[in-house]
Amino acid sequence: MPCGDAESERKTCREAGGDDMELHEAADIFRHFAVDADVCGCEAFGNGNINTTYRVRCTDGKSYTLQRINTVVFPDPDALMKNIVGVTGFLGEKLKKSGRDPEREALHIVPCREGGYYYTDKGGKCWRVCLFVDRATAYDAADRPGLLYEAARMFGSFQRDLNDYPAAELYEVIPDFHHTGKRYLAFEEAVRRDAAGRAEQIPQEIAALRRYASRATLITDRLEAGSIPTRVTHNDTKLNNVLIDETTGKGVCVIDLDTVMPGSLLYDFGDSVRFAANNGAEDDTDLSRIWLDLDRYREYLSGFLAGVQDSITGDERELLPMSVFILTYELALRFATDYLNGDTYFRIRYPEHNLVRTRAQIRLMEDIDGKLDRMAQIVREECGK
Ligand code: GN1
Ligand code: MG
Repeated sequence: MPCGDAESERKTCREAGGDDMELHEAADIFRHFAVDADVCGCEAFGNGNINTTYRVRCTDGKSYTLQRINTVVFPDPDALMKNIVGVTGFLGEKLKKSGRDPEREALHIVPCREGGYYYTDKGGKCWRVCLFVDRATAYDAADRPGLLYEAARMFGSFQRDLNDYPAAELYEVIPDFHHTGKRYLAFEEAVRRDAAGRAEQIPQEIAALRRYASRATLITDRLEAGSIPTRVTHNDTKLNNVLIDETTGKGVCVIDLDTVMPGSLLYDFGDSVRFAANNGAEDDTDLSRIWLDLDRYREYLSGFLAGVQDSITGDERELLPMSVFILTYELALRFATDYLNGDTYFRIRYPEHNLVRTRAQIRLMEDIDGKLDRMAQIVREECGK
């Protein structure tokens, strides 16, 4: 067996957090996928807040990503997988035409032996498999030079590459995903219902979130009015959703395509900067570490502009700084809503996790608010280059 003995692999799999899974359980699921090799290792993998991910090692020397789809968040896995297969196929063709490697630079989804692209087990859980991209890493923090530029360039090119994708073919797997105004209404509803009896613990957070309600629809109003274009966007552009080559430091491939849907370029830019230019972590418990690092913002901006090239419009450019504020505000609303609802959406790693996340995003949002003028100046400087 080329990849470690079964006993120790099983141990790793059970201890690595996430949901437990025995090696034989992984093998039972995996045999439904069109791979002609046996499973010899399985470990919990990654830091996602929604799906549960494992790395499966096979006797053919290859690794695969096995994921349990969270069907509470994605109730229509058929539509979800059609979106992903459509987009990865489209990107793969473009890569092939330009002489690049579609197996490494676009996600490669493995079909089921029975047909389709996901397997439903006897307990009703839905699973999918894709090729694991070797020698590439997803980073949780922008702690090495050049990393942010590359990540930003990758997300920018991802969007440009999908510019001519037939958007009408995409299902809206989570309707109004980045409709911040509707996120605000859901937050108010959660305060009113107070399902977990937590509203009275967080009066300051509720007040801070209410203070900015008038900004919630700044992007969606412009989309609805047609003054900024609706595009095919990734919608979950965290730094750890792009793989970076371990040898060259260059971007390899954009991953986590669950939320690819029609949206605004500003969603992808704003959400990415929110995560990657924060001096602290998304769920930092030390609020003094949380602030928007303008150097990182500049680096991200310049990479993103290099990626999208001339496909960005003047109105979009003008809204870039505000998009960082709005996407941070939106996630603060979402974390607070989930905390008030009793932690039903995001995976939490300890009981107060959603509250810690809410506070961290509020701190970041307030810091961004004080830096909007400087951020606009940086846009002018980078665009004038
Ligand atoms: C979720 O699964 P993950 O960690 O890539 C969430 C994003 C949030 C993010 C916050 C489908 O993404 O919208 O920004 O957590 N994805 C979904 O960490 O809700
Ligand atoms: Mg995701």
